[in-house]
Amino acid sequence: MTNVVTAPHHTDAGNATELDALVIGAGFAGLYQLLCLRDRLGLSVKALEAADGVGGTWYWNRYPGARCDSESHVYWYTFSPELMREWEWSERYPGQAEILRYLNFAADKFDLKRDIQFNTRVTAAHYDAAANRWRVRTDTGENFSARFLITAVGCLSTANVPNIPGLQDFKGDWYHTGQWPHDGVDFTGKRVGMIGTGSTAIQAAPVIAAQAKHLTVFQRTANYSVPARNVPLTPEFKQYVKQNAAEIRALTHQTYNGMAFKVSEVKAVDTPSEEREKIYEQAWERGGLQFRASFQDMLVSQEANNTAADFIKRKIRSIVKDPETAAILSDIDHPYAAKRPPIDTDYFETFNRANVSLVNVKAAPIECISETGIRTTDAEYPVDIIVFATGFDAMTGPLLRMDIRGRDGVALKEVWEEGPRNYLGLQVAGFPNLFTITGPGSPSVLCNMPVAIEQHVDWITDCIRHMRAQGLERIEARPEAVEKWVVEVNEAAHRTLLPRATHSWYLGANIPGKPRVFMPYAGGLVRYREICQTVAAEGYEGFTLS
Ligand code: NA7
Repeated sequence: MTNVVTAPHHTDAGNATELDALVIGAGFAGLYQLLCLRDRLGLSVKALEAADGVGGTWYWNRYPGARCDSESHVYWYTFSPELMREWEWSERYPGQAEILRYLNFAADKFDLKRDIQFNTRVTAAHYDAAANRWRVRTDTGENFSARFLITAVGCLSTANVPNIPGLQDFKGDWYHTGQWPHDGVDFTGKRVGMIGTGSTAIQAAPVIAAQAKHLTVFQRTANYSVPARNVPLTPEFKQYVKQNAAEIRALTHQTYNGMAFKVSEVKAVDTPSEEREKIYEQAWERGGLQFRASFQDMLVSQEANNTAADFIKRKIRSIVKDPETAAILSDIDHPYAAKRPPIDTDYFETFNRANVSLVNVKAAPIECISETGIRTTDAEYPVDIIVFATGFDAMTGPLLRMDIRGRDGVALKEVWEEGPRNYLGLQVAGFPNLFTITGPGSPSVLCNMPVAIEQHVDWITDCIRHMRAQGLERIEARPEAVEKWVVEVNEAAHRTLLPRATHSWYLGANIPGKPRVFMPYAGGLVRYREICQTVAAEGYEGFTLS
C-alpha cells in the first residue's frame, strides 16, 4: 500500500487507557466477544458502546411490530448449555423487547456490564505500527490503546434517512425506524406517511394502521412477503427445545444459513405444477423464512424462482381486495429472495383497511417534503408524522463512519473506495490486529445472525489464543489472500440469483454513490466455516503472523 496519508494520531499515549483488546459494540457480537477474551483468555478488555444499554440492533430498532424473522429456538447464544437451560422464549419469533431482555439477562449472568463503557461512540481508530497498538478515540474525548481491536458494530446499524428536500421544514414529527424513541410514538388520531416497503415497513404497517387515523405507505419497489404465522410457544415446544438444544444447535451448523431447517433436495423445475403448488401452499401455511427452502433450485434458477414468485404474486392479488392496489403491490421486479425476503403478520391484509392507502412512488417519485406532507410528482399527501422505514447503510456503513486508519495512516475509506476488500470478511490487509465480526465478505446477513456471530467470535478467540501461545503479536491479512477472497465472494454471489435484485442493500444500491458490490458471502455458512477452519489449521494461511 503506497498511498500514504499520514494523519496525526488523535491519541496521546500518555493518557490512554491501555488494554489488551478493545471491542466496539455491545450487541450479540460484542457481548460474546467480550466474554471470550476476558473469561476464556484472561485478557484486559473493554467494550465501548454508543447506547446506554446492551442490545445493538435490538436496542435501537424499537419501532412498532419489531420482531426477529429467525425462530426463537435458533435465535440465541448456544455457547453455554446453562444459559440455554435458563432462558425460555415465549413466541415462535421473538419480539424486540423480549430479545433485549434476553441480551440483558445474558450480560448480567456473565457479569459483562462492568467491562462495558456505555454512552461512548468510537470516532477514530488509528494503528500505531511502531508500538503495534490501536489508538482509539471516542466522542467523549477519551483515548484507549489496545493490541487487538474488534469491531462488533452490526451490519444494519447506520440508519439511512434519504436526503429528500424540505425535510427540515416539515412541521410534523418524523422518525427513522432504526432510531425509534424509547417511550414510543402515539399515532392516535394522526395521519401517518411511511416511506419504504422493506422488512421493517412490512412489520410496522399493520401495527401503525391499527392505531393511526390514516396510514399512507409510499412504495418504491414492490416486495414479496410470506406470512410469519407467529404464535405463543406451547409448553410442549418449550420442553422440546430444552431437551434437544444440542441437536438443534448441531443442525444450525449444518445448514446453508444457520437455520434449523434444510433446503429441500427437490427441484422446482422437475416438479409437476400441481405438486409444486401443493408444496408452496404448505410452505405458505407453515409460514416463515422456510418458504425459500421449498425447492433446491429456487435461488439459482430463474425458471424455478419464477414459480415461487408467481405463487406469491397470486397470493397478494387474492388477499388485497382493491385491484389497483393489488396490482401495485404485486408488480415485483426481482427474483424472490434476491432481496432480503420479509415475513409478515397481516401486511397485505392491512391494505384492505379503510384507513390505509398505497402510493406508487416508482410511477410518481417523491419530489419533496413540504411543511405539511409528502409531495410526489403528481400529488401532495398531507401527514402529521413521517416514518422513514428506509433501511440502513448496510455492512460497510457502520465501519466507515469511524475514522479507521491502518499502516501509514491509510484510511479504510480509501481502501474500500470501490467496495469492501478483505480476507474472509475478518481482516483487511494493512490493518493488523483488527478483526471485523460479521464484516462484509462473510455470510453474516444471509444467515441467522447469532450462528454467524458465534462462528466469527470463536474463530477470532482461537486465533488470539494461538498467537499468545506462540508468543506472536501481530496478524495481518496478506494482499494476495484478499484478492482471492474478493473473487470468491463475487463468484459465490454470481452462482445465485442474488445479484439480480439490482436495487438491494446487499449490493449497496440503496445508498446514493455507494459502490455496487455484492457484500455478504453467499457460499453458505457450512462452506464458510470449513474454509475458516482450514485456514486456521494450516497455520493461518493467507495471514502474516509475527
Ligand atoms: P430495507 O430492506 O433497505 O428497505 C428500505 C425501504 O425503503 C425499501 O422499500 C426502499 O425502496 C425504501 N426507500 C429507501 N429510500 C427511499 C426513498 N428515497 N424513497 C422511497 N423509498 C425509499 O430496510 P429495512 O429496514 O426494511 O430492512 C433492513 C433489514 O433489517 C432487513 O432486510 C432485515 O435483514 C432486517 P427500494 O427497495 O430501495 O426501492
